[in-house]
Amino acid sequence: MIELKSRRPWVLLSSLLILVGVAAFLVFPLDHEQSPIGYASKHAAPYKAPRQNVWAELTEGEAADVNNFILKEFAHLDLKKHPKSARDNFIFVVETLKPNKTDAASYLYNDGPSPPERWAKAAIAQNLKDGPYMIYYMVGPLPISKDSVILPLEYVFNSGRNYVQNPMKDYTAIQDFALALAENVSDITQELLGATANRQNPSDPHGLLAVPRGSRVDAGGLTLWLQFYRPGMSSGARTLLPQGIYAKVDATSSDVNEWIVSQFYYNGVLYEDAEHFRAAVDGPDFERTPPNLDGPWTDTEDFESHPPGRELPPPVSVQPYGPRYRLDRKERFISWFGFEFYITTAQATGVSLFDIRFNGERVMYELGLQEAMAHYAGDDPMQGGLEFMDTFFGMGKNAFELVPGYDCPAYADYLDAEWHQAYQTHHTPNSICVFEYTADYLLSRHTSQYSVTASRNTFLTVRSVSTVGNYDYTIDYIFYMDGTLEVKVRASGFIFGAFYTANNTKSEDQYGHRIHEALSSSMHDHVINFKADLDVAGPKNDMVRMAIEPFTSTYEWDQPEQPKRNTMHLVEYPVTEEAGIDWPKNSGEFYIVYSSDEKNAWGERKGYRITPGTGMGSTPHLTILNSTTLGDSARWAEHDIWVLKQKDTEPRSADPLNFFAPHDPIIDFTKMADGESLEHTTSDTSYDGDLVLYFNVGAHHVPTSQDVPNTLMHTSASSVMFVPHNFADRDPSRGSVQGVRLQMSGKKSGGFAGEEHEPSGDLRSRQMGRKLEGQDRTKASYFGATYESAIKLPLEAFEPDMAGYSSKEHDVTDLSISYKVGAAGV
Ligand SMILES: *[C@@H]1O[C@H](CO)[C@@H](O)[C@H](O)[C@H]1NC(C)=O
Ligand SMILES: *[C@@H]1O[C@H](CO)[C@@H](O)[C@H](O)[C@H]1NC(C)=O
Ligand SMILES: *[C@@H]1O[C@H](CO)[C@@H](O)[C@H](O)[C@H]1NC(C)=O
Ligand SMILES: *[C@@H]1O[C@H](CO)[C@@H](O)[C@H](O)[C@H]1NC(C)=O
Ligand SMILES: [Cu+2]
Repeated sequence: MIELKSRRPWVLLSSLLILVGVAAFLVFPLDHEQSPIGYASKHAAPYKAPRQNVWAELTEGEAADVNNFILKEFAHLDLKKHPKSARDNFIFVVETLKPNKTDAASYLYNDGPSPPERWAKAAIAQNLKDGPYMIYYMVGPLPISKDSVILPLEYVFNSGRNYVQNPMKDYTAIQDFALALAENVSDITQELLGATANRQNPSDPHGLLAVPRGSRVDAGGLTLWLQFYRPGMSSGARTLLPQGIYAKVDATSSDVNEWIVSQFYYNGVLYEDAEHFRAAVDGPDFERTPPNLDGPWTDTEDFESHPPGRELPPPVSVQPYGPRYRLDRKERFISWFGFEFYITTAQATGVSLFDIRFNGERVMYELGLQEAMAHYAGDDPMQGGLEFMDTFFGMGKNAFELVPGYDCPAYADYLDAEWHQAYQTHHTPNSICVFEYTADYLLSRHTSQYSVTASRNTFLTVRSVSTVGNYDYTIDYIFYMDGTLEVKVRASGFIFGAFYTANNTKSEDQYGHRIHEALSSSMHDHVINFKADLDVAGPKNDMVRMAIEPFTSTYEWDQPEQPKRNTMHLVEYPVTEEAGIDWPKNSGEFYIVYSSDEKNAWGERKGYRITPGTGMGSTPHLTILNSTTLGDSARWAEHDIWVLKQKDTEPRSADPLNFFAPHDPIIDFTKMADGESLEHTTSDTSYDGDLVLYFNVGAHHVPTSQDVPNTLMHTSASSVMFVPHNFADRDPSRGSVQGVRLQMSGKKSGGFAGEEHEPSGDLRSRQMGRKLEGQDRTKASYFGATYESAIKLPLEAFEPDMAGYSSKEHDVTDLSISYKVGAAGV
């Protein structure tokens, strides 16, 4: 519960510096004769987006204007610029209120003359008679003028409210209370855990933290369970260091002096109060269990091991001629081999993409994260009800600077992010990276009798990493040359473990594995929700389930030998009303969004298929049915994908403040997915056919001893892909890929029949010039550019210079302050 400004990044950094030092001696440029050419060309011709980025986050100037306007207009609220306590009123957050799609559409798609009005969204912390509230307003139009107004922001919240009561009436008081509690039982903690809390230095590595979890959050107040933790010494591993003492606090009263410490829990036994606990500890039959001590086992680096091979740096990817995408940094617009889209950020949700087109045709209006949830289970009072919704802490706010050459290839382009909280603009430099990458496998190949052809799979990635307390989520939006899009999330960082009572009769083995002396791995579900507002070749779309079904048929040509034949066929089931759908058994159905009007050259509806992508198996939904902790705050987690009507009044599936009022959330997803008809073919319906999908990625995470110290990203990955389904007339990647066709020696080319080979065919041909002894030359015909000569690259192409890494210390979220008045991600 103690605010810990982590200094851990410097530990990470020093490890990088050491690797850089080693690599500097080991990397040799490819060729010394060639003069160095511009590495990762930063001098490409300026590129202009076709339109304004109407979703862009407020600039620093806009945010200041909005703040000043609110201060002036809401003078009666006595808003404090530097709030001293939760009893002060203050402007918590200002950010862009995304324009209604209806208003943006005419500008984007019908050559409308002007962009939609720009508005801001403000969250104001306001004290009312019954305590603190967080209240949303809309402020605009921008720029602030005499026409600008402040209105309650209600239309985006289906609760009909624009406010949420803050159950944490006074966070500082909770911190003080927890410290006092810890001090009052310091004799017991010393005896059983070998440590005590340190008021003078709360993050004393040898001390204890008391971390609260709201076991029942209601507008009226809270019941808290506190658990003791060790802070973690060198790697910030506190979530691997839970201790076996828990205390219950009745925090219902708004006056912290009236809070009551009641039960204690240790080694499977519940004690009425501290006195009973103390008496038991002193008694003869007391059952102890070993404490969970920090040590080298939580270290995230091993600087000492030298297995053969570690003395050499690994292969890395280089990009000697610069990127092939075009980037308008101002409008945050990218164009790459037919794909075009805008990027924006928000402190709660991080990166979103808008107006995604492929070869000039509309594919999606919006693609972006909505919420990242982790829901735990366990038989102890902490893990038993633990749940995090990470937009509350801020997936954007916690998207820190990326490590060049490690998070992203050395040649990546970086974008910064900004967010505005409590009258301040925060800059996060280099928090988004964009890069092309060539996979280690081909996009296509074929060997025929006289030739072989191979096309490289080069894709474009937009990446950010959100470190929310213990966990790091790497979020990728990936574009492939055939028009496929992928959303992929990988997790790393520390698991949130449970205390393992070694001498117990408890049921904890039902909830995870023992992974250290006194640590259980604590099973949990990660369910991470995204919105995909598909507009496949326009907004009018239909969703179908195309089933692949076994059946028995009779064919005339089969008679009389085979009266009946067991086979399979396609059966289409239109999705006619809003619904939550799970991935089918045996992958037996394709979920396809078709254009209602547009067809390809073959008369087939243009479509995109949504499917589980690459990673560990299908994407999961929440295992727990009707979660006691979640209430109605995250019902989107209960199915894999959802098909909904697009509505300006339903821009998001969740709101960060759902965390404060799970049983009466400000956005209740069940009211969005409420079974409305998706029919739009008959003339008597007013629905225009614009539908929106929500989908989940994540994992049923049952960590093992190998999640210590950190969860590994290659297996903690899951993705959803959007794959063109008859969208084009043939594979469009043919016009974009780089590859080679090799001609076998002999006169013919192609397949078995072959044609007489024409050396001056219409493919770009180049002689490899390598004579096979006394025989024909082998012909290589390249499509797309090739490397033509040796290149000398600077060291930074292999190992970016980290000496210039000058980030300030990271304000990493401390999950123990999850109820801090300032919800990070409003
Ligand atoms: C968006 O549309 C809603 C519903 O029609 C409307 O109430 C709201 O004012 C619009 N928002 C903006 C910023 O124009
Ligand atoms: C700590 O002990 C003092 C003295 O007995 C008592 O007044 C106070 O309420 C206790 N505080 C907590 C949080 O247990
Ligand atoms: C508790 O278990 C540990 C080993 O897990 C053992 O060394 C210790 O003696 C046990 N203590 C009691 C009181 O049973
Ligand atoms: C979910 O749980 C709540 C509270 O226990 C109950 O009122 C409700 O009927 C349950 N709903 C379903 C669908 O099980
Ligand atoms: Cu996990």
